Amino acid sequence: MSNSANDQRVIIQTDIDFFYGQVEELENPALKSQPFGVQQKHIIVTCNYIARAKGVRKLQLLGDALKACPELFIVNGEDLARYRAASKGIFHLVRSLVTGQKVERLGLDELFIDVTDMMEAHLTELGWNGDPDSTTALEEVQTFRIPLNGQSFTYNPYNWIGFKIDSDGDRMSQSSQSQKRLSWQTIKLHAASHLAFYIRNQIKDRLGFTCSAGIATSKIFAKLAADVHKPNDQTLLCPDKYAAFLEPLHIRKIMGIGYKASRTLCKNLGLLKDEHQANEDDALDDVEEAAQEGEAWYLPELTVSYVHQHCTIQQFLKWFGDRQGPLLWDLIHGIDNSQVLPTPLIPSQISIEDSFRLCKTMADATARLHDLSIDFIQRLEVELRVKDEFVKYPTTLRLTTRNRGKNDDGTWRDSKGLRDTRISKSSRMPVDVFDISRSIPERADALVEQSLLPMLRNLVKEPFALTLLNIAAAHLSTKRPATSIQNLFAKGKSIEETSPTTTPPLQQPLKRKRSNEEVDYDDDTGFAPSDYESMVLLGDGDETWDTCSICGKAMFTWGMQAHRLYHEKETRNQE
Ligand code: TTP
Ligand code: MG
Repeated sequence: MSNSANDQRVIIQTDIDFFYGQVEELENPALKSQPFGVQQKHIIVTCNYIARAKGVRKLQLLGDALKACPELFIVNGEDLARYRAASKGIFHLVRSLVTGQKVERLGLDELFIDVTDMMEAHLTELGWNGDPDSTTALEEVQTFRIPLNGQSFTYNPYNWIGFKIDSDGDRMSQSSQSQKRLSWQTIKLHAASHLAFYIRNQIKDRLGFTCSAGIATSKIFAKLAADVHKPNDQTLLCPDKYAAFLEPLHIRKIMGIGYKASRTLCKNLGLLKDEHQANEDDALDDVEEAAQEGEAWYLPELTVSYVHQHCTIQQFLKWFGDRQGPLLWDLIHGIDNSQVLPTPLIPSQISIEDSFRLCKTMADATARLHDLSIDFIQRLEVELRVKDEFVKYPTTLRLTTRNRGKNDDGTWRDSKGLRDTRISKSSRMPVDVFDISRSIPERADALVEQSLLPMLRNLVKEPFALTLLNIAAAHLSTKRPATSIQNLFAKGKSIEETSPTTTPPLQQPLKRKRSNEEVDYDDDTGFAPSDYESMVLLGDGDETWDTCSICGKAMFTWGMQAHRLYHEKETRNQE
């Protein structure tokens, strides 16, 4: 039916079960025996499977979750640092198990692992001549060696592990069913299911997490497969079943078809519920709003087969444009040639953001920047600090805002055209951020006061209507910046005397998977080009400059406050 069905790749997708919940359980094993949920804001972002059995859902309002399960134990999940550290550990472990390091992180708890090379090397050892259509008869016991750590396991190539979905249905592995001949493609997928099992066992034995896994020949089908038997199990989805498997699924199940695309389809197909028609441009960026809304606006009938029956490629081109239209059309038809893009061990840029309905005042924005800065510095620590040292230092700091536009009568527009109004400012990263002798909240305070607030004032003037704040760190260097900004200005030096380098262009912020968390690694592929189109960036690496009203020195805005302090101190000394 599609390229995916003819694809010779083998991709394993892993998804940790109730990820934040397992991190909590590992710290507090007493949680294991009771229903519990992890709370952020007013939302249960995840819950264990005992709670799910009692009707609690992921991304449910706290009140609704307690209604479903009054005895639900609540754990606070606002501090993401431990989840990020666990996520990094899982990624590092899996990456150490597969050749070629073709492991891509998606969000905090999902990985795509391209094991094609490993599988083909193994098949070659078994005598495969490279012809995908050829068949063979093998012994029932074979050995798979993991090249990177020298371990091996034995398996039966006539059997798979976990579940297998093909034209014969969805079934668990069975006792050996020796056949005389088997296609090499089948052996490859069976062997991959054993490799997936090995990887899952390593994650469990070494780090304590259970996960689900999917095995298929493309990323979308591997991800769909991982979702079939959760938790703590795995599914091999065979190409002969792709078409039938896809047809009944709701289109939101397909990776790459997001909220906006689904809504556009609903609207154009006349499926949007009446009460949501009026708010058709509302952007539910915030996890809280999404949970409140419960995505109730889309109807269950928006399945892949419904779209197949009611849409043409011409309509997709009209609704989604020349670039996105064909991509979405392919996804709806199960065609996904997207590659597993290896995530580097150290990200090239780190960013963190918060989106909200409305922030109108500097006081509110300052409070939000404080919260975000704590998160930001924690994130830098998780990604870039090893023991007592940072191994890399981002040299550029960027602040991005998104603002609501104004109507002709001067009132703020109601969430429309949000993307049109993203603006950014960049400056040098203050070295104080890396001063681990100070607490994270202290460093966050300094970052806000000395850098972010001046940048924000430069970006927006009250009255404003912000809907997003994003803080990014980029341009990583192995050299620790020499001087703290306080010292720098205490000596009366301006930035241009000490840091004459111009910064290279910043990468665009990459699309986040979910609220407050970004896919922010070194690639520009996870982000649809159209998502960038309307961003207004004020020049790459642009620095904002101010002139000191006392001494007339020109300097970066972020240093102005420290510079004023220097003058104040100087005046006090003279008095
Ligand atoms: P998921 O993998 O979607 O959920 P999960 O791992 O908790 O549960 P499952 O067993 O179904 O895989 O997300 C991973 C973590 O990300 C989750 O534990 C909590 C967090 N998260 C958010 O912060 N916001 C979100 O919108 C979602 C869906 C998850
Ligand atoms: Mg998960």
